[in-house]
Amino acid sequence: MNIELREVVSHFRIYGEFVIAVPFGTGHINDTWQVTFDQGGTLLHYIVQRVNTNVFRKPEALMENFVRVTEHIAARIREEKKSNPTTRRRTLEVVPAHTGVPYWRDDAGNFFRCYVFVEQARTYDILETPGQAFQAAAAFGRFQCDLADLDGRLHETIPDFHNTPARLAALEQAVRADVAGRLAGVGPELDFILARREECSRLIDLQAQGELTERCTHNDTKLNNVLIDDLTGCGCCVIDLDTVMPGLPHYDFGDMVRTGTSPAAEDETDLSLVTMRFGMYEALLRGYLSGAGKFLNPVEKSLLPFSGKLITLEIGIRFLTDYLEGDVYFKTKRPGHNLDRCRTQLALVRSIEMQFDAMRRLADSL
Ligand code: ADP
Ligand code: GN1
Ligand code: MG
Repeated sequence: MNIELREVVSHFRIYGEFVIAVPFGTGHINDTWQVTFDQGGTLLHYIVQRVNTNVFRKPEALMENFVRVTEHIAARIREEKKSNPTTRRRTLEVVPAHTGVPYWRDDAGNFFRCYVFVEQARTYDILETPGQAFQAAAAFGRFQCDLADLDGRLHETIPDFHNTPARLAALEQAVRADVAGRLAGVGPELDFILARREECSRLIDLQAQGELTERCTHNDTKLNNVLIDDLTGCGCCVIDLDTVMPGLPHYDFGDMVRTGTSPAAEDETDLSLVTMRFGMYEALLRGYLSGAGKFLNPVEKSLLPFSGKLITLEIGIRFLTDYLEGDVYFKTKRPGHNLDRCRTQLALVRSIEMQFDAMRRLADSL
């Protein structure tokens, strides 16, 4: 698809001359560009995104969440600045369209939004040090904490997003349909997942029994969804807010374990490189609790180690489902890409299982 970015950005309240737009980031869902404007001789950057409306069916409601959440956090940061004027904490800031709404749609139905580029910070697909893991997890923990007193319930931008048994049911449906004729090649992966069937409903069941509480959560806490400040090394801004909605905080912590503990890429094909590094787990746990420890109750806290395993299994299930359905959901770059991603997740589940007792002991001791 050929998108004329100069035309797209002309619909947003940005002053100055358009200079260039370049594709940005490594996300699997939306299309992202960094756009440069010349404003009186100074070059300023913005992020423009085309929201994937096959995935996010109600993008206007999504943007309503987005604005509520970012305004709430902006107020927190303003408050914090009174006692700590040099804080480097930031939040995404929407640039409205000329019409005043926080998005613009073209005639073909493409849905665009724009926000201010956060300078002097970057994301890491693979974390390099436990210090970074601590900071990134602290930022996500604080994010949940900041939203704990948000009034009213947010829209569910994707219903049942982290309903693991529903994800398993979708996989079983994809197995039955086998639309892409790929079932014969995934026997070991399927066996691995089905052997863990009972565990898939553990958190959802506890929620139904009233043991776990719904909170306002991020739901996509891949560690490349937090910007790390170049100057201070702090997790300074949580991004990718499309799935911020009611959920269990465990899935947020779990996704940090999934994406922050392995030294291998999410689609690594050499599975011997995939391993849960305990030191990174410890840093994530300590970092997350530094932000979220204030509101988690003992039952919630005791299930954090399990959440790392559960969401890694869940994302493995989703990659396998998409592989069987013919790669219709996640962006792929090569044949078998989703199957490679699935195998990486399952290798990580295995590594977590091998270290699970120690993971639990650590969580109990904090
Ligand atoms: P996706 O849903 O495709 O993952 P993201 O919202 O995470 O999209 O954005 C993709 C990438 O763009 C991020 O990983 C980050 O590197 C970069 N990015 C997004 N928003 C900003 C921003 N406001 N400032 C700087 N970089 C950003
Ligand atoms: C997608 O958008 P991105 O790349 O940050 C996906 C997440 C998965 C992740 C796996 C809306 O996240 O749920 O965990 O890929 N987002 C959506 O890498 O499905
Ligand atoms: Mg992202």
